[in-house]
Amino acid sequence: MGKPEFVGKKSKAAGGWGALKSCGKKLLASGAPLTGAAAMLKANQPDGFDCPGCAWGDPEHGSSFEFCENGVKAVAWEATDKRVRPDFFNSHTVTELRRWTDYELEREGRLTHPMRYDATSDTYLETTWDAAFTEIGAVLNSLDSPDRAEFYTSGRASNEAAYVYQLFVRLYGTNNFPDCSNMCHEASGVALEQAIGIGKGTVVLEDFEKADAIFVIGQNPGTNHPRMLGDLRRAALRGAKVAVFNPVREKGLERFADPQDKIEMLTGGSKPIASEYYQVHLGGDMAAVRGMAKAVFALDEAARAAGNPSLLDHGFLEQHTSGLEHYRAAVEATSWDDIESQSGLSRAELEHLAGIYVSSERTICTWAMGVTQHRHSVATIREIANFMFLRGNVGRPGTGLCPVRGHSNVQGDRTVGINEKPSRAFLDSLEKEFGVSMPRRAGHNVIGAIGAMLDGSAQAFIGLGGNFARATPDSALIAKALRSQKLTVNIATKLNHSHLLPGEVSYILPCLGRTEIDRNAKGVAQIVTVEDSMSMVHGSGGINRPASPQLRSEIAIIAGIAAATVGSDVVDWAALSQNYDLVRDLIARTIPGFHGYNERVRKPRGFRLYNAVEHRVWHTRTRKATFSSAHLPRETEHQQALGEHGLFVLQTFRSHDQYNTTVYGLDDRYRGVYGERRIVFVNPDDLAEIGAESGDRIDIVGHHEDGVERIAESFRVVSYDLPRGSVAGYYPELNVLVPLASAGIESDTPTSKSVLVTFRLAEQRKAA
Ligand SMILES: Nc1nc2c(c(=O)[nH]1)N[C@H]1C(S)=C(S)[C@@H](COP(=O)(O)OP(=O)(O)OC[C@H]3O[C@@H](n4cnc5c(=O)[nH]c(N)nc54)[C@H](O)[C@@H]3O)O[C@H]1N2
Ligand SMILES: Nc1nc2c(c(=O)[nH]1)N[C@H]1C(S)=C(S)[C@@H](COP(=O)(O)OP(=O)(O)OC[C@H]3O[C@@H](n4cnc5c(=O)[nH]c(N)nc54)[C@H](O)[C@@H]3O)O[C@H]1N2
Ligand SMILES: [Mo]
Repeated sequence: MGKPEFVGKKSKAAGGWGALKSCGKKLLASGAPLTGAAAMLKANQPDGFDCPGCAWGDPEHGSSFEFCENGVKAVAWEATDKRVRPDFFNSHTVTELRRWTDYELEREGRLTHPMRYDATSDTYLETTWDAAFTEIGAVLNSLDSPDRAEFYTSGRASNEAAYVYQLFVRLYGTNNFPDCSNMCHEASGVALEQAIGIGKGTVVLEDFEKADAIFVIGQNPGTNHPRMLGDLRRAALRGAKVAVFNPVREKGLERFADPQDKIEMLTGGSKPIASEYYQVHLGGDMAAVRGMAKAVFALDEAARAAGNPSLLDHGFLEQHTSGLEHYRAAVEATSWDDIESQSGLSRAELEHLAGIYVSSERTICTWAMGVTQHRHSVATIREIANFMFLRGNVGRPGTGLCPVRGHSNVQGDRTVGINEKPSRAFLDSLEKEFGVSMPRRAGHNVIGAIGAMLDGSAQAFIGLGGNFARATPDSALIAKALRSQKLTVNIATKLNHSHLLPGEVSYILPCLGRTEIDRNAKGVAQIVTVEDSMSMVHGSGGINRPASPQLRSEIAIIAGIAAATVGSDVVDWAALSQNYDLVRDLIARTIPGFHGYNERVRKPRGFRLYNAVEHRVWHTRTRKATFSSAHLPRETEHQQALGEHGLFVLQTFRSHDQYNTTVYGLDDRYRGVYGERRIVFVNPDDLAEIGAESGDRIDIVGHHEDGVERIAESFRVVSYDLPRGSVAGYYPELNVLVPLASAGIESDTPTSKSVLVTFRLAEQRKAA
């Protein structure tokens, strides 16, 4: 079997020279080698901007520049010299642009002018900011209820932009806040809120220096949180165990050459990171964690029977938790058969892992999309919390629960009020501050908003960043939903598919990016603030010249729309847009934890938001850390696929050359794939069984029970090391297969990591 041309050498390790070389290429290709490189030196520095790449924390000590290949790509992509000017739109109709790929669209460069859609010519035409604000305000005010408008947020928006946005939208009269987090870490928020009383992680970066064991579940940090690899590597070097659960063997998690380490770079050496790598089945993590807990209980009994001290933290369990007995009963009632067949791991493996857990004084557990994008994600995360409670691994140095966030400020956006189900306390405090009543009805999340757009009850869509049409499931339906709107507005840095599905009235409003200097009318540079995965809030100020003199900041754009829609009686929008200190003062007055905001955020590393769990105070219903005692799912999609010939479960993940729907390039270096994204990774035995060879083209057909036909055409199969019955491919190309109707229990998150599919091979394709 010859190797297809797009399958090449896999990098021996993540990071290293490959990463450096790739960075150089990215900076050159972005058309901005110099500004890009200069900008990189300011990323995550006390006086620079927050890297838009990911939400991993910044080190406390020293200001040494932390090198990260994918951070370079994110910065270079924004700092490009290329521009999408009005003449670009004049020479391409929207219908024509819809045929371009995301990669081709974004590669054209930065948006420069406010644009309005003209249906007659099917093009976007240049307009003025004032005309845009006036018309947007008029359409919003013409709707028969504020609940007919949807206000989407993507997680790059700063705290200040997000706060001004939610304030405007609530004064307008709705809580319709579909948010990228609905497709991302929603399950973590819901589960942690129930388990520990706060929907965020409990660790700080320093905890990684103290932990004896770190469980990394369902994430690919080599690509998506490269700076985390540095922390894992340092932990591994000082002897901490790093146990990975991932169906796919991800290079970055196996070995890592540190680009900051000169010796390793010169010798080509690399250090192993994961001491333990377990290829759990898709959706099998709850079973795996339950298996470990079962083994921990057994080890504890054996220890006590032998007259040794208990392996559980009884002090913590008695004083701080509730529900242990029910949980223990649920664990006892779960059979090893079920655990093994659902997790795909053997009893012996799980007992071995339990051994690591009980010999570790301090344990951290991290997770991301491999855990959150399943039907039973909330139950899985609660199981992780249960497991960690057993030995008091929360609220103690070197321990904790660590959902690793996606977008660089997705956590901060939530903190400052982007929430379709706001707490009563928050609304009360807004009412007290502004002296007007706030909407109390719960609003729409992403799935709710799409439903409302489809059934005609929503008629306007505003997007503060992001790429709603491509990030959401069932791409064909979303296109219909957006096109049916009376108004669509996208505040964005780069052109994407969501902008090419205009409603009756449609605008693209170009904004400044993080890397750019944001000066007010008097020429005073403004800073914004963001919150990372460790709840650290810090300042971010751009250093590059704006991509176009026409650009406005997100805050100024929202302020403009707000003034034209709700007027300036209650809030002086113009004043806020000229001085972000005033926005921060409002945040400090209406949201707990932000006292002295303006002062504290100007300290080099900012400040950490109060986290009650650190003090072992639990804002749960029981006022304790709360065990759950759910059953395992009766059958996961993976089990279903294994039981039926020709059926597979597909996960949609990220390549090394993309940022969500932004595609930087067509390579996936760590997985050895070059120049091609329409591929699907399949286990070699499965390939043989279906009679296909690496490189063959197939169609992937959705298999959801709702009878809707979903087909992803002409993908190439690649033989890969992943469990039988499961396959993997890239988002967003495969979103056509993700059914809108399949969402997480309690989280409503699309199940992007467990989509049932079948394949159609060449002959069958011809016949179809
Ligand atoms: N460069 C770059 N950085 C990014 C992003 C990006 O696109 N590019 N996106 C940002 C955002 S918004 C987010 S949310 C994060 C995403 O960060 P990740 O969660 O790392 O993103 P994915 O690529 O979706 O990777 C999911 C990983 O989980 C594994 N997995 C899938 N299903 C299962 C399962 O059932 N069990 C287990 N144990 N593992 C499973 C997959 O094999 C894969 O390794 O990264 C952020 N950072
Ligand atoms: N099948 C499948 N679907 C998924 C996922 C998956 O794993 N599988 N992951 C989900 C996850 S975790 C997430 S977070 C969502 C992401 O969903 P989104 O956040 O909606 O998508 P992005 O691709 O991050 O948005 C990219 C666009 O943001 C704009 N942009 C970039 N920087 C800025 C800025 O500074 N300001 C403004 N205003 N705009 C800017 C640019 O125009 C760019 O085209 O997708 C989800 N969808
Ligand atoms: Mo995300």
